[in-house]
Amino acid sequence: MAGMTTLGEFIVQQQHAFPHATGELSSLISAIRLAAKIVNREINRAGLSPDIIGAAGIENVQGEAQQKLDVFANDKFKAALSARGEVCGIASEEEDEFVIFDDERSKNAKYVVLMDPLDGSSNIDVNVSVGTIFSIFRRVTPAGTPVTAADFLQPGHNQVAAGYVIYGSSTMLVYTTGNGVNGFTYDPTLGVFALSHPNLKMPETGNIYSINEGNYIKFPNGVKKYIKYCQERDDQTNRPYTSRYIGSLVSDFHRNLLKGGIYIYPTTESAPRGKLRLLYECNPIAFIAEQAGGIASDGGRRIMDIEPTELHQREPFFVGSPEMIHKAEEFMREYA
Ligand code: AHM
Ligand code: MG
Repeated sequence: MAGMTTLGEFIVQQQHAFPHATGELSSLISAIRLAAKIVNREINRAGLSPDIIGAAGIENVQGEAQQKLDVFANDKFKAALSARGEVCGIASEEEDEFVIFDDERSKNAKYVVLMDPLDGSSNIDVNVSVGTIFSIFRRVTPAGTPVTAADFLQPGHNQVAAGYVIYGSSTMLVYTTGNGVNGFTYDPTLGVFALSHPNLKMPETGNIYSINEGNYIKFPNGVKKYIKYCQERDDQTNRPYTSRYIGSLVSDFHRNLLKGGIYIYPTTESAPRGKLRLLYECNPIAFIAEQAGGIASDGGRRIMDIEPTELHQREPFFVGSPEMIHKAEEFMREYA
């Protein structure tokens, strides 16, 4: 169709732009695209399907109740990634340990994928947007040997690619390979993702702040003061800001990426390391944010410079428009 670039075409164009590219990363992203379509189909009809809606009756390694769709999405992404032979292992928010792919082709593959197959899954039963988040690294141990923890415990600045799928009022796939951020909207009548948001840039500043204010009493002082700053009147900086919190990181981040804003999931008294997982949530969103001109930190340190020590490690997370993050970090320093 004239004027339409599909994700498939875009991937091929990108591959041609890099003469040394072998096509493995392209194939890997195609696998993610396929799994996203399958998960999208199930989410779309979730209300009709008792097999899909509700709790699975099991808990993940972090003691959180898994939803049926968490399990479904995890299985679909795992299957799509192992089928292509471009990935030697995965780590997932829904798996206790990393998973080794050891068939002949996969064993020699150079990439590992870390993912949150269905983020914000408690929103499904009430028809609110959810997402898939993924992060891709080159393995550090030699090809041909089984992957090890070291292949997964890499700092975010080593990411080769990262992205998310948002199953929202429309479904979109947004990703980066370190060369800007591009967004593709799914056309369900054609079954394709079409380039709709080329070269996404996050506004320098915005007027949206996103944080679970119900936890206010448990927040560190710097965060409390920053929230008050957001609520004060100041015409020059367009305050008071507006508060928007979906409780689905992908959706909250996506909105702030397009409109400008700040998302914070800080430490709380009950969650002293915050809630979000460094490897499956913070790092990939941080890579996209930075590639779009935004910032991601833990309130002081750059997220992508944190050396992970555990697969399911959590970190406080501040992500958004650069001016707003700088301001929030100022409060964190001042009221530490
Ligand atoms: P999940 O991976 O178990 O779905 O949890 C992550 C989600 C994020 O999408 C969201 O931003 C956050 O948890 C909301 O948490 P809370 O309900 O504590 O505000
Ligand atoms: Mg999650």
